[in-house]
Amino acid sequence: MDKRVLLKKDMKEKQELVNIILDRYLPRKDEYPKNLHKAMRYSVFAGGKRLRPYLTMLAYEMYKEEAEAITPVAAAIEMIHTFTLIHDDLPDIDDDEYRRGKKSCHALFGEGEALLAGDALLVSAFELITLAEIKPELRVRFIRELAHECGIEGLIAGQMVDIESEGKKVTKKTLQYIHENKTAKLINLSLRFGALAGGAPANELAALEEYGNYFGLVFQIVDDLLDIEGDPAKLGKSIGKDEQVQKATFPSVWGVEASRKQALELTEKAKQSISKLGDKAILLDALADYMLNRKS
Ligand code: GRG
Repeated sequence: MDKRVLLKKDMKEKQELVNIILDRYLPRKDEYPKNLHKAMRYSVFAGGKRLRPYLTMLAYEMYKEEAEAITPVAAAIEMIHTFTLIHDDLPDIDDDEYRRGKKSCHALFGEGEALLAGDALLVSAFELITLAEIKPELRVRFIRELAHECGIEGLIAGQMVDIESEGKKVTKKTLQYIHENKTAKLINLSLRFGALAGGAPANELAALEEYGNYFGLVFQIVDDLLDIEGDPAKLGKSIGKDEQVQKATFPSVWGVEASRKQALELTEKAKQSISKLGDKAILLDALADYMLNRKS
């Protein structure tokens, strides 16, 4: 089967698997306090590519037969990702009315409710990791690494510099810092958790991390480009916002053409990083191309 066809089929299967775990774990809509649970479920099931959980499951299956055991960890990462989207959309941060093709959480449920739904997803994600049937020492390690990468040396730091950079001319170094921390770290960690739980040998883990770093950067560059030239219907949100608020983006610092070129070059580097892993990395190779050319 063509590797692109194989990739789409595998992504769909694993999306379904992670959705089952999310559905099983998240509180029911009619449980008290209903609005909190409705808002959590609304944002998690509003759509989304499930890229991060896919990376976790894919990396795990490179070393183990079935992705079942790692699915709670994958689902936890998706909960954290959804939490970041909810908070990112809040009026005090990006003030976005639409997300994943639907009203954003605060636009539908109110600001306080969205804030709490996001917080609940964040803390519940850590709890979910403790329930994964993986080695106990890995559970502790994942919780520690996730807390670290989300925090003051990761997502929060990246988001902080992102906010502070609005309306300012930033250096390439600052832009790199924002992209790496705000986006690439969680993507890379998703892949790393799957590989660690699968038992990847050190040299292969290093190769996968190199791939993850390049892939994460490309993902954000493409995200920036889609905000300029994407189709709002496919993206599920409006475009042009970055320019409107003068966000520090790849195209604003490097220009559109240079950004496209960088995305292409970094994709090649990502693919090169895993070229020694042979057939088991075939889907990761296809995924790099797929994400470079994505329209949503
Ligand atoms: C983690 C404690 C903690 C705080 C987070 C709000 C915040 C602080 C960070 C925001 C990070 C953010 C929203 C980065 C953007 C990353 C990005 C490119 C999101 C879009 O991801 P997709 O395209 O979305 O995978 P879907 O909807 O497909 O899941």
